Amino acid sequence: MFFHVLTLFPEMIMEGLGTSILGRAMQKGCISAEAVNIRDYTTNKHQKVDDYTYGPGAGMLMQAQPVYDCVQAVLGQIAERREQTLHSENSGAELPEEAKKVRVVYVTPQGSVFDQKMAQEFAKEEDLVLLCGHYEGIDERVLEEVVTDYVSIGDYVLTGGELPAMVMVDAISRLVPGVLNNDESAVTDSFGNGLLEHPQYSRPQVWRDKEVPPVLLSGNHKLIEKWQLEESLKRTKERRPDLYEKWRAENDHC
Ligand code: 6GU
Repeated sequence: MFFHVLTLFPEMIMEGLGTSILGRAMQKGCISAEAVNIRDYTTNKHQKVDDYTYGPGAGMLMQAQPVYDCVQAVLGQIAERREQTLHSENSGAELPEEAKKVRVVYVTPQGSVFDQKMAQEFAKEEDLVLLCGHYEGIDERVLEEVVTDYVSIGDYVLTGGELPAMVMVDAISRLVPGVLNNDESAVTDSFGNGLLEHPQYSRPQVWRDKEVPPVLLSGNHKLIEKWQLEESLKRTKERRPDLYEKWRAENDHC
């Protein structure tokens, strides 16, 4: 999967995504991420990308031109790459499938709130363009022209879209086949069933007089699974009553 992050701070993106599991996934070729500098596309001779907003209210806005040209350039490169892979795979014999529309996501507090389900949907895409705003945002007219999805990561305001974009790339990438190894992918299930994960323990068996729950040492898998579900439910009810009620409504047969 290819991520294309359009930003005024490309170094922030590359440093944030280059380490740990995502860094390894990029080296393996499971995912690839590029940060494209919107400033490179301004036609302004002083490299300016922002200006004052019309109407009352202070603040600067990213202008339409550099954003539009940057998005078009990236979409053009994606189309070109797809065409090349099509040619090399089909050797021109078969009719190419109708080109799938590339999703352009504007990361903004004015968007739908990102969740695991959305991450699963985005993980099906071959390319994902993430547009990061800064200052007071981006001129509405260019958003109307290029954006397919408006996504926020939660109800609080950040200084820019870079951290949210990285959050999304992380959550989506770990769903891409090959990114996680088997040990790591076990964690996927925790939110997958709509409940918080049960507590976990490692060695030593006793630490500061606290013992690992004896059931985990019993070797009885049925009993352990029952205990884990009960702990999941207890924890979810206490910490996330909203998720608990939702789970109850969907599992009211038990
Ligand atoms: Cl996507 N952007 C900004 N600037 N702030 C946010 C956000 C996004 N999601 C939550 N807060």
